[in-house]
Amino acid sequence: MSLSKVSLEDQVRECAFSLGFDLVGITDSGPFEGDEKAAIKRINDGHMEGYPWYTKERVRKMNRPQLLLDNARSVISLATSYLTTEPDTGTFKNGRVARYAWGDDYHKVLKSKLKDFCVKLKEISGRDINTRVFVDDGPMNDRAAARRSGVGWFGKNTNILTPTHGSWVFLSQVITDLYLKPDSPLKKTCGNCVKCIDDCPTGAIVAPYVIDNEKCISYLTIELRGVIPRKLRTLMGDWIFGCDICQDVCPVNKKASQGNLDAFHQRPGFSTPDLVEILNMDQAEFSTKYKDSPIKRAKLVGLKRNACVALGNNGDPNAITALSTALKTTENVVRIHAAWALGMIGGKNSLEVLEEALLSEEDQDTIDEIQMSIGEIGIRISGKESKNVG
Ligand code: B12
Ligand code: SF4
Ligand code: SF4
Repeated sequence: MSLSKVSLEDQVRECAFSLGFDLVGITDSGPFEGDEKAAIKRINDGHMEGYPWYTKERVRKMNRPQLLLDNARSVISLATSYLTTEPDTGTFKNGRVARYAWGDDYHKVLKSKLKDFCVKLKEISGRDINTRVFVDDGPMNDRAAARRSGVGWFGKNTNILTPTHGSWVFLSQVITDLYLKPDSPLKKTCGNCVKCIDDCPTGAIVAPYVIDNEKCISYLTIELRGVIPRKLRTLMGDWIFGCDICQDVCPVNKKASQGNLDAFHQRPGFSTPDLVEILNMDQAEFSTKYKDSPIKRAKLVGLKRNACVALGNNGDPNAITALSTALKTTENVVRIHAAWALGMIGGKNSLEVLEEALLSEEDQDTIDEIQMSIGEIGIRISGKESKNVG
């Protein structure tokens, strides 16, 4: 009789699946050399502007697992799908939120699963092992670990594409001093496809595998504090938190399987939030609505700023009342984008609201924005009138 023995690696995989992770790969703890070089080049080329914390020192750390845990021997890379339903349909009043933020905060959900995973890992190995976990929250290159462990391959939009769940996955890792036999990287590539590059509205994918951070709508709507550059606002469409365009158009994602975790299912209305409701929200309402949601990262002021941009791009005069209220808020960032949005919507009603606001506005940047909008509406109105006369 032959005794079949399940390998330690297979037990680790089974354990991860049983906790709800969709894909598991193992790599050694050696440095991610190519990734480190690519990241340093990204900084040198000025494509990581807007992230003062993304220093060369941090890049070194995030690509060297042995600097992150004493005696690190293995990195277990885990991918968890957040693909659920399709987004709701919207009207002029609705903005769009990237899929990853429709449900509960993935940091919290996955951290708790990783904790359970580490406890079980000790049981499986029968040793008192050391572990350190990461979910998008520390000096660790999540994508580099996923690529080398065979969880997925780099798409030209820089996302990791997985064979079963596309790029709709959160990545997390466990670094451990337990030795595990490494998996091989996948041999897949994007081939000749360039769809994501062609369809990115802001031209943020400046070359295959290279994003210019400051052009990416995800950065502009979530991470940027302050004023969004004027020339980028019109390109942002109705995205108010993150952006999914380079993933929505990706052929690999058309065949992606859905995820299993209820925590990532859409909270009602989260895929296409009501922009007017956001403009009228106070801090207490924001904190309640977005408790344990990734959206809280944008903060109320950021979300209001983004809502103004989306309403401007949607261009519907029914938004004028809400934008005129936004022109009276205390945060000048919101007032600036409300003024811009009224300029985009145009017409005599927008003009009246802007002219009235100009009488009491004291912040010079807001005054400049109001004046630009008034000027632009004036040009459009006089253009129409002279056409009618002619
Ligand atoms: C900073 C950051 C951002 C920034 C910068 C984006 C970027 N491309 O780096 C911003 C705010 C724009 C952003 C946006 C998004 N992010 Co983000 N982000 C991060 C973070 C914190 C660090 C990433 C990083 O180091 N970037 C620096 C550059 C240098 O790395 P890179 O772009 O990945 O580039 C690599 C490749 O280009 C490769 N490379 C270079 N040359 C070549 C050549 C070839 C041939 C190949 C194959 C590879 C290759 O080497 C580089 C280094 O590894 C990670 C979490 C983490 N700690 O890792 C999450 C992370 C990358 N983000 C994530 C997500 C989900 C998103 C969004 C989809 C969210 C959204 N819907 O709005 C978008 C996607 C935008 C995009 N197309 O990348 C996920 C990605 C999951 C996945 N499937 O890949 C991560 C891993 C978080 C997580 N733990 O799940 N993000
Ligand atoms: S997330 Fe949007 S803006 Fe950023 S690279 Fe992808 S398509 Fe372009
Ligand atoms: S759209 Fe095409 S080029 Fe872009 S990531 Fe997907 S397969 Fe690769």
